[in-house]
Amino acid sequence: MTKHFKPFNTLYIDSQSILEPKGKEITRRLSDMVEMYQDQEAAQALLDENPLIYEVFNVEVPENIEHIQHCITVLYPGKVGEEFFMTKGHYHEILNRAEIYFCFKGEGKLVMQTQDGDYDELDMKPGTISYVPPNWAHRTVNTGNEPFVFFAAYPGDAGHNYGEIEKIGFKKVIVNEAGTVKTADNPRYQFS
Ligand code: S6P
Ligand code: ZN
Repeated sequence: MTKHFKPFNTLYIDSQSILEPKGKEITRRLSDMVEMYQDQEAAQALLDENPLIYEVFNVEVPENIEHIQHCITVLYPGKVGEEFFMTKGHYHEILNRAEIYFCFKGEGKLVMQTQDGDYDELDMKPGTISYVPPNWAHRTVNTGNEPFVFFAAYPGDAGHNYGEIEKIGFKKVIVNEAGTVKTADNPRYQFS
């Protein structure tokens, strides 16, 4: 008889921010992404405190096309200067791999762009299911006052490519302007 991969459950316990069974965890503090924020003076000033920006709790499945990777991201509230806390953002290493996000706590934006210059963003709140189609880089931004928590699922072989975005970021940045959430041009990005 063929030995099939066994079905399994994972439980995310929101009150403790833990996944059972525990998988690979990624913790990103400001020092892991300090250069990605626009206001470098504010970023350097916050470095002593080195706030926790986000955590990713991965469910462990094989990294191949037959499987669906899935995980929970907890993105904490806060700002560096006027720019909201955000994930690093990435293209998938295999560019045409799509992804689905489901938000169940907090609020934020899903910022996306393609390599040939398209840009889009979606609002997320509890209950929102967001589709990131193939070829779109994606980043989340916490625009609220509580942790922004979402589930993600994507093809097992997708991989992550941070390179280009680590250097110049996305076309737009999400900032606080007099108490409102604003999308502004990223001065580091070359506009054609
Ligand atoms: C994976 C998916 C998310 C992010 C996570 C952290 O494809 O898009 O799980 O990995 O939200 O973001 P980043 O950009 O640091 O990987
Ligand atoms: Zn992704």
